[in-house]
Parts: sequence; C-alpha cells; structure tokens
Amino acid sequence: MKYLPINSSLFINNRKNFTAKMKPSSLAVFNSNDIYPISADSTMPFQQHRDIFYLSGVDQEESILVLFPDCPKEKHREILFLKETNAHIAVWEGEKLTKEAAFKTSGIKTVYWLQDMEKIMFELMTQCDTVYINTNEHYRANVETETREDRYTKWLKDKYPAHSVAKSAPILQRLRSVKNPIEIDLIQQACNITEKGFRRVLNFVKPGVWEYEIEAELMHEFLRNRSKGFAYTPIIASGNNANVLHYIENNKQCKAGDLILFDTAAEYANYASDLSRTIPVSGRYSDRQKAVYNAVLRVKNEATKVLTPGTIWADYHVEVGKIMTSELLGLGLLDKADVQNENPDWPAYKKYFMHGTSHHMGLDTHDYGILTEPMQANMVFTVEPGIYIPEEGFGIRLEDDVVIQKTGEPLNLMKNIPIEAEEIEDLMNS
Ligand SMILES: [Mn+2]
Repeated sequence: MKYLPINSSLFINNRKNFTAKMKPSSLAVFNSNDIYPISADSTMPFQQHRDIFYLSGVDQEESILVLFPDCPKEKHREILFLKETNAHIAVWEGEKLTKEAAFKTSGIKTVYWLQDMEKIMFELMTQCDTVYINTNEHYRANVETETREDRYTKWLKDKYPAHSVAKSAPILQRLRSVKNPIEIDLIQQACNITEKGFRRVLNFVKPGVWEYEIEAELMHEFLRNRSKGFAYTPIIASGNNANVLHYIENNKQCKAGDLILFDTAAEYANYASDLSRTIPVSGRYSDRQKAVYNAVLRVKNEATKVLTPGTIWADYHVEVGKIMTSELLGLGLLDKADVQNENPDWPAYKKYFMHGTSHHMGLDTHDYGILTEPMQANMVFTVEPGIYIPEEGFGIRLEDDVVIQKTGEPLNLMKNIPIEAEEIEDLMNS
C-alpha cells in the first residue's frame, strides 16, 4: 500500500456501530474480493472489497472478518482469518499481514490463519442462530461475476441450512453514508491530490495535445502523492466527445477553440474523490462557451445550498431541475413553450442535462446511501450539473465534492480547485 497508516480507531468504531445493529445471537461475515485473472498467470490489480476494509482496514486478498458480539468466548467476538505468512513465506510471496500487523491495522486481537477457518466457524455457528450475509444492494450495481463473498455465502448456507440469515447491506448502507472525521480527512486528502493533478494539467494543455497525454500527466501526479491512481475510469473529452457521457477512450487530439471536459480524480487509501472541470484548449473561452459555463456554475452553486439535513434526494433533483430550466431559458436553449408543454416524467431541461446532479461519495465513488431517507450531516455528496450541446460542439460539466453540515451550507472539499472561468484562463496563460 502506498498510503500512510490509518488510525485503527476508525475501524474499531465502525465495528462498534455495525454490531450495535445486529440481532441477538447472530454473527456476521465479510470477505475480501478475488484477484481477477486475465490469462495465463497474469492478474488484474487487487481492489479490496470496501465493506471488509471499512470494518477492519485489512487491504489484502483472501481475508475474512467475523463479528459475533454475543459470543460466549470473548476472544471470538471479533476474528480475522488471513493468509498465512512468516519470514520464509514472505521471501517467496511478498510481504503479507502478520498477526501483529493485522492487530495494528484493525484493532482485532484474534487473528487465525485461513486453514483453521472451517474448524473455528463450526464452533461459532453452533453458538449462534442467525448469520448476516453481505449481498450487494447498491442501486446502480450490475454484477455478472460470482464474487468471493457469493461463494462463501453459498458454502455457509449449504453447510448450515438451519440458521436464519439476515442482511448486512442495509446496516452498511446507512453507516457508510455518514462519514466519520477520519474519513472526511481521507477524502480531503484524495481531493488535494486531485487538485495537484488538475493544476498540472492547466500548465500542460495547449492546442494539439492528445487526451491520453493529459491522462498521463494526471496519473504521474497522483502516483507521486501516494494515490494508487484514478478513483474511477477517467473521462478526458475534448470537443463533442464531451457529449458522450461515459467517453473513456481518451484517444483524440485537442483542437484550438474546443473545450475539454475532465471527469478525473484520484483515490487515496481506497477513498474516492470525484471532480469535473471544463477548460479551453487555447486558454480562453469564447463568449458563448463562457455564458454556458457560468450558467452551469450558477446551477452548481445554487444546488449546493439545497444539500442540507432533512432534504430528500428526489426532491432535491426536482429543485435543481427548476434552477437548470431557468438557466436554459436564459441561454436561449429552451423557450417558454418547451417548458409549458414538457412531459413531467422527462422535463424539457433533460434535453441538455440528462444525468443526476448528486450521488453519495466515499469508499466507492458512487457510495452507499439509502436515497429515500433524508440527508444527514456528514454525508458526502458530489454536485455535478452539466449542459451538453452537440449542435455547438461542446459540453460543460462542473463537479465538486461537499460535506453536509448540521446547519448552513455544505463544506466544499474542493474549494481550492480553480473553477471560476477567469481564474482558469489566468492560470492557463501564466
Ligand atoms: Mn460524480
């Protein structure tokens, strides 16, 4: 891992919050992700499952966390099963968590090697009635592969068919959506690394550069600041590529007079940041580009003010829709008749702004959170309106990450990342 050690009190506290929501006489299990094979002996880089990370800080494959708060044996109330290591294995397979290092990371005292898992699980399962299993209930999830967690769940239900099962997902959705100060600090660090990348790009872009050259500049800055890279697949979209919402080819040349839409941000310690900015290839926006730019910026600033405790996500989107509609009227992109005759299920503004304005952000870029429940202080949201005009050859999106406060406006974790059109022009021309 490139990131600095995280205070284990974060994970200790997260487990305390999780176990407080469990039923009596129950146990919960969480698995690492698999390392996905490519071909022959090559593999994809490892990405830890965010739930076991959230509850333990363990960032290693083939790990299992068991929580059993009512266990009669005190030492079995929290257990980690890890891949065996020792000085000899370390030489051949690389450094893995020792029992001491696992305790230091997670605060969990009882660590067994994986080969003892079945025997110890038998003892634990005879002592509990309910087992919490971890299914993926994220509203955008679309998973075609069988995960390590899925295989473990099948094994568990097959071997212990008389136990009742309960779901970890709703508990984790609620807990993970509200961030602890340590987490907000880690997200802030991810945002700060993103800022360094963006400033580097402002100095680099000129007519004729290729989108992938910009991607390389960002990656350079992210890696040298202890990030493992992009928090999500980067979008670097010049000209009309910006009007393809999930353009990730990043293989075109940037032409004078065009805009480049960036949706690019760093991760840090598995925490995401999520930034969008739109800059002029030549260092100056045209009057029309600037008019649309400032409209998007006003929508972002107004939308941010609506992110307060008690707001419902769907109502927020209706509110943002009204703000956007008035800006589109001002730009002459909509007229009064378009708005009067609009379909309430697909309002007129959606012709130019067809995606959502905000999503939860944290360990996942599109993080956990139950959207039908009211917003709360310390939830982290993106705010990312856009206006996309293929007929005019450009699209603009502006996105910051903010923390909802108990009272007043949200805290903007990206307040130091240039966003005013004039500031971006000045930096590009200095
Ligand atoms: Mn986003």
